[in-house]
Amino acid sequence: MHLHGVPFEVVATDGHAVPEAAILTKDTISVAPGERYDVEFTATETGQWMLHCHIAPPDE
Ligand SMILES: [Cu+2]
Repeated sequence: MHLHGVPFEVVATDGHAVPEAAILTKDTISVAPGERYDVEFTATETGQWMLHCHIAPPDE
């Protein structure tokens, strides 16, 4: 998962809060099937924000 334009903090994984001292600022995280992440960021500009995946699906 990648958010363009502003970094975010991962504040919880799979519903469990990340301890304050362990919170990292990121712009990309790998999310495996079934995993959940809660992220927080401050939108510094108005407009649309691109949130997407950079991993291409496998060829079939
Ligand atoms: Cu991107």
